[in-house]
Amino acid sequence: MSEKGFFSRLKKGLGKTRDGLFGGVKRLFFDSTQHADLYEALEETLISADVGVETTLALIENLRSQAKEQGIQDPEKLYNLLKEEVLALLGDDEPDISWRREGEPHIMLIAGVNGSGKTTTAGKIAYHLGAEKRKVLLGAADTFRAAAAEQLTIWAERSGADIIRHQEGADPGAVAWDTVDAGVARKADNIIIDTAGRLHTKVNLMEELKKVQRVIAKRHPGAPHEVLLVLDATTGQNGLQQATQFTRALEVTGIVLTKLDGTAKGGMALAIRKELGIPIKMIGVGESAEDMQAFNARDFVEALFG
Ligand SMILES: Nc1nc2c(ncn2[C@@H]2O[C@H](COP(=O)(O)OP(=O)(O)OP(=O)(O)O)[C@@H](O)[C@H]2O)c(=O)[nH]1
Ligand SMILES: [Mg+2]
Repeated sequence: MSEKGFFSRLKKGLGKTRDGLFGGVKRLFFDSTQHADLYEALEETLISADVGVETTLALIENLRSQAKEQGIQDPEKLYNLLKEEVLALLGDDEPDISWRREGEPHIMLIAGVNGSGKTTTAGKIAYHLGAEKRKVLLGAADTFRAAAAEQLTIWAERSGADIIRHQEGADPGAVAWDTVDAGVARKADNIIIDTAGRLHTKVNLMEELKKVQRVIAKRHPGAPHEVLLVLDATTGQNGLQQATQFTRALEVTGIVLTKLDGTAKGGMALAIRKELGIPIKMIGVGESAEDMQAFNARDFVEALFG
């Protein structure tokens, strides 16, 4: 996709958050009647837009001290300074999403709560890798519902990927084992294992997920090479609570933030790096394969402050 098409999709996808959250922020900065308690008003706006208390306070503290240090009072300059602070918060580095290993398949595990977008993410990633002529093997370790494997099979067909699936109710660990086994034997470039959605509070289900990760590591030491936690952006701060539990159970290496197009709560993206310490690797700004994008902090900030 062209760079321009990519950015306009991102900008369109972030429309609700931009209008809701950053529209409010912009008014604060450029409405001269409000300057007296700008920082206080900013604090309120950011917290109510799901940026999170801790992250909001840190942002404002940095903004205040930078503004003082640099002697900035002009609202436009202050607004640009805020933009820089948000960028610093998100981490201005391109996340590694090459997902390539020398002489072995790259193995990825996908987890998250119910309906967050795991299967779609697995499918979309398979689709993109397939377009690069990579040999992709999907593993349907969501054995909870037969429909889950069906859904992944459709993505496999669309992507030219192979798929390993067992019967409904089968042990997800066994599916993971067989998928890695087959992927190594078939010399796959990428193995992507989808799992069933689960509530972070269900201890037995979280144990099951840990087991899947252990089984993968046992079958192929050093794997999984990437554990993606899929978070639904519409859940805002709740999503962050879930994420904390998932990171306790799994060695999460990256976040996929989906459904940014459906929410004004995109502010939670700002809290993820700071509160979880894990990079956002991909974002979903719509339902088509092109709407799954690599996360680039600079583009994201540009689209938000637009
Ligand atoms: N608008 C929008 N919809 C999305 C996005 N990502 C996923 N969806 C939709 O969200 C719904 C749930 O997606 P799934 O991929 O089935 O979610 P899941 O996490 O696999 O769900 P379970 O396996 O039931 O836990 C589907 O209708 C997707 O099309 C996105 O970025 N934007
Ligand atoms: Mg699913």
